[in-house]
Amino acid sequence: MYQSEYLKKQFITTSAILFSSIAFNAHAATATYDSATGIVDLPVVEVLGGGSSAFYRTQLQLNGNELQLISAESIAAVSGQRNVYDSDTSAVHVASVAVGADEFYAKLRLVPGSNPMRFTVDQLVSNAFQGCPSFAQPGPTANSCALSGTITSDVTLTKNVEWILNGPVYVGGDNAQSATLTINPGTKIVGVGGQGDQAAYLWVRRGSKIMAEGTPDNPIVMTGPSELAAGEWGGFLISGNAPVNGCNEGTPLCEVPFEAIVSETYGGNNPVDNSGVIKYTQVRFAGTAVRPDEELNGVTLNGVGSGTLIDYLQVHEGLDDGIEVFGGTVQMKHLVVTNAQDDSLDWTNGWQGRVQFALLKQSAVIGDRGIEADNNEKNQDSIPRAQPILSNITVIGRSGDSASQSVLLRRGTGANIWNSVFTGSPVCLMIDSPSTYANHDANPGSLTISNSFVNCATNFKDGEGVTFTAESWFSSEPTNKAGDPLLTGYLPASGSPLTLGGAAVSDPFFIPVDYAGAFKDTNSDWTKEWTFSVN
Ligand SMILES: [Ca+2]
Ligand SMILES: [Ca+2]
Ligand SMILES: [Ca+2]
Repeated sequence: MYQSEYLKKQFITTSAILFSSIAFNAHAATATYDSATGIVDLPVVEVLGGGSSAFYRTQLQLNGNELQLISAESIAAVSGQRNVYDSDTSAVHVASVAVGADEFYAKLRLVPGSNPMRFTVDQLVSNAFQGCPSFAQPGPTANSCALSGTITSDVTLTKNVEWILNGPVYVGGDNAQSATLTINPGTKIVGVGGQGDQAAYLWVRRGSKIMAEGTPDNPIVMTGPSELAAGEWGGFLISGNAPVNGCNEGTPLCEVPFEAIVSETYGGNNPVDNSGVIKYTQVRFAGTAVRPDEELNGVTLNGVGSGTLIDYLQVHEGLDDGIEVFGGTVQMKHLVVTNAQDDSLDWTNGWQGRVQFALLKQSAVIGDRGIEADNNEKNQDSIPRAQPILSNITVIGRSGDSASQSVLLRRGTGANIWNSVFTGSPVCLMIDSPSTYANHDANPGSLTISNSFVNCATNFKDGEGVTFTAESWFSSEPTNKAGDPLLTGYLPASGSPLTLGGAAVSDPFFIPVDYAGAFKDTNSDWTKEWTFSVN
């Protein structure tokens, strides 16, 4: 959320621009359109790409059915409501273009290869409520529309409506009647169903897609009705066609029923399966039980493939895990999990994905593990075996009696952990299960940790079937260190040993870094603005 000092600094450095037509409130237009000249004036466009951003003052001019770039001037960084070009999706999100007395959200799409750049208009939607579309029913409150059942055609959730999940909502059938659910920046979705099979959740099934493209200033929010406690609604789930384990060995196509709702199946043979895009999105106060003792996670990723783009995702105060990954190859950057009441990040069923930059921060009063990692509980040697690559993870554990480890590696899992910091838990690192030790010993490189820091009451703990100690495993790699990482909150303070260098992860998913942990320094807090209640 906005910090007043931060805002003030931005205001001083950019006041010349701001006085022209941008103001620090959600109601001012971020762009104007002059019908006489056909020119769209965008005083601030933030260009996002590769984990960094640049700012421009930009003008586009209508040319036939397209808008052509006629000027782009580099400017200082600006916060507040603004326009965003997201190079991941080639989309320009114009938060609010004034056309006469009305304001519209406009989504522009870059014409591939155009020079000068040209854009088509994908969407032009009034920012005022226009009634409910045919795929929804009128909702219980003003300006709300309710969704229920299964969405089987391509639809868009716009920010001029508060969208109510009235019980379970599915996108697509199971690899049938596939659909794409687009969610615009700034859109709010509220789950209001009951318990059990009436629980409200949003589930993207195999073969369908979600395009949840939020922006730093207009994140997408999925939450409960009162936003006071965990478990107010179900949660957000995706099932994909990427490989999972848990079948009898030799089964050519491994498909697995979801543990909490066994009528739903996930997994397949496509490691690059694409379930869409999730950017700048918050999932808050989820975790309704769908059966006794089967609470949903904030975000559940079942056999989701590496073609899916997940970047800047927060899960706040879910009743079960923050993010639970059931197999697949899904890759994620810039994760924030706060106040998870069970584990912050949990994996099982053979996950072979990637994560870079994750803040996993437990509350002071409740929560189990920072990371709970299984290959498979029932068949601990089931293949494909879990071996995700994780870099730049910060776990801030809680010290209470029932809290456990920052990281528990067990039930046959592999993992390659790089450039990470674990602190504040009763135990930092624990390895458990004969299958985990045996896999490490039989497959060199399958379970590693490098350039990482531990700082817990007890740093290492050994479990059942030990063939080496967690301490010897950690210490055998000389770039690992035990000791105070000198954090201020979750950020490295000046002089922190985390800033002394980074290890290169030899995988193209990872951005090279020269530090350990999720953040480079106090000026590089990428959780600013788009997250909820991180501090
Ligand atoms: Ca769980
Ligand atoms: Ca768990
Ligand atoms: Ca687990």
